[in-house]
Amino acid sequence: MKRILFIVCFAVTCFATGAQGMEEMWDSTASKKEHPDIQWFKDAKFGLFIHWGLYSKLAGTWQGKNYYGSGEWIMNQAKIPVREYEQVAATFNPVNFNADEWAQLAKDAGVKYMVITAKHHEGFSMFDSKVTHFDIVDATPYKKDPMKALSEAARKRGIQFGFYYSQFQDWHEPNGGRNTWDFDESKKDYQQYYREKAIPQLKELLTNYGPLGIVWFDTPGGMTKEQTQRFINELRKLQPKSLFSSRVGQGLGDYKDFGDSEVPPVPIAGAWESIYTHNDSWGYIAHDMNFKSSDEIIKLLANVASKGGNLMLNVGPDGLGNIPYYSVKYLKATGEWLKRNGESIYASTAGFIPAQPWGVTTAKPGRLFLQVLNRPANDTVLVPGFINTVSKVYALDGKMRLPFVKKGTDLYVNMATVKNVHCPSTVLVVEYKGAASAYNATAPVTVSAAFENNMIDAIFAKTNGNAKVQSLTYSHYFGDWKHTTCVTDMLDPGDAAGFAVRITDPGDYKLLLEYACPQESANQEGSLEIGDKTFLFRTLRTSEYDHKAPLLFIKHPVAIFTVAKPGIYRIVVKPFKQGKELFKLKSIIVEPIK
Ligand code: JFZ
Repeated sequence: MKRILFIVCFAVTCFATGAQGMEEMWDSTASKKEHPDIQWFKDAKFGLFIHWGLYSKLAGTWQGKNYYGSGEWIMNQAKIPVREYEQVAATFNPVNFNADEWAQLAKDAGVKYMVITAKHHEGFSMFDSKVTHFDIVDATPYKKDPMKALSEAARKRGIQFGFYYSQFQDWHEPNGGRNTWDFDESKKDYQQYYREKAIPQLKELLTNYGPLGIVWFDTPGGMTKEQTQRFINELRKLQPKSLFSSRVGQGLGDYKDFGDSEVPPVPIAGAWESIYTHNDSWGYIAHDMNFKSSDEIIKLLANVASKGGNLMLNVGPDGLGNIPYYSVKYLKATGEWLKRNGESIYASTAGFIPAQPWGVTTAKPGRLFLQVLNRPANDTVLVPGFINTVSKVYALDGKMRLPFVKKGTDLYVNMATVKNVHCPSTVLVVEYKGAASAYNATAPVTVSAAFENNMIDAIFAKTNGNAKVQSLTYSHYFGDWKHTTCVTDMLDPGDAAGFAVRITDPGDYKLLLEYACPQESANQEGSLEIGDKTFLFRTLRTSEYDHKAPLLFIKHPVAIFTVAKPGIYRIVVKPFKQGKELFKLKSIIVEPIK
């Protein structure tokens, strides 16, 4: 148990460090006293995030020049002066906005909550505010308050409604955070900005839009821990039931938000959320077509739920109020899957069986849900470390009973009779007797010949010497943060990464190292040991680690290994001799050779 706690705490530490330290560490001691109304959030599992503002109208283009990356940052990227940016409001007329259509899409997608940008860093209020004229009612030809209509349409459908509010960054205000192109940073009085805009506006939002499920703060700054606590207390009085996101800052807030596009690899206790955007940008960009398919969304949702969290997926409607075609299409398809399989997602908790080559698990009392994301070639799903007595196994959709055998704590389920209809995750249900067993964080990673490849993720490394497991953050375009867990700091043979793997089938296997390697690390020798064999290799250059550029990984085949006897093997990767960091190791891939 101690070990499990250690792993969980370790993962929180590792994954709480956001992009460029923008997000302070979330205080895990604060999480002990949970918000009394947190349960709906823990049960929700799936939320819809909406980024909508003047930037949606610009759509990634300013004065004929295209900007890539996160669209809501265009004012900052192009350093647009406040007076010029204000002109955009005069042309902002989202005549196609239809609150009922948006809320119905959310309902059809199967989300349980929705959070929309009331004011993003650009400083424009998408609601009727008496605090400023730079709002949708006063400054645009649209003249209506879309937030009012949307809050009502969502609530009517039983969807919790919440506001995103950029409490510190406000590029429109002389005293707001981070506009350095119009205003002198050294002359800023953040307290004045909080007093005169942020707090009065948050009070409007917490007063005029009915009960808010969530207030989603972002990119904190300019306040001490004591000031943040007073800020929270003052707002809490208006709506004690409303949950505040951890990006209120200073380790406070009611639930933890993981940095953009980051799923913790092991279960995390407490209430938390992973946020992803549907393509590469949070705000609408006309030329961003990198939409995740419904299959990808469903796999992501199952994966996040298997670690005990919520997925809040973002869409960026355009300046006319249209939600992009592919967002509508894929959200609806996700909802279709949830109609048949939602029982394994909503109100579930993290599965107590670690990730397997076939997929991940979620749980409810007496039931373990197997999210089969990769169907095994032999139709046999091995659930290792299953201690409880099994009473029955069936496919969730259709309830067909499935044969199973138990060999010690190995549960084998035969899914041959489950039709091979196209399905991103086939959910199997294991009903068992007794209390759920604890998650075994030290279980070896399973490797089986029933899959084209088996991935042993860096997170499962036991490191020696200076080697450590780290989350690396980088962006492809601008502000679209990616996170990858790697073993780093392997500089000499004492800095080793060890992996315990259980290989269930005899045969030949090819081993590939997936790593990123800058110029200075290239052409160094390393070794991979498995069983009683040692394989040498020389590192190949991929890319530098620069947080503003993609981190490129190569899959470098380094060994062929014959497994005569199924069992537990130890794989050790380390430098052959002392030198620079060998590489950043993302995973070991094990491919059965047919
Ligand atoms: C912030 C915003 O700047 C961005 O525009 C968007 O609204 C996003 C949802 O949140 O960006 C962040 C904030 C924190 C991290 C990454 C991006 N982080 O901690 O990794």
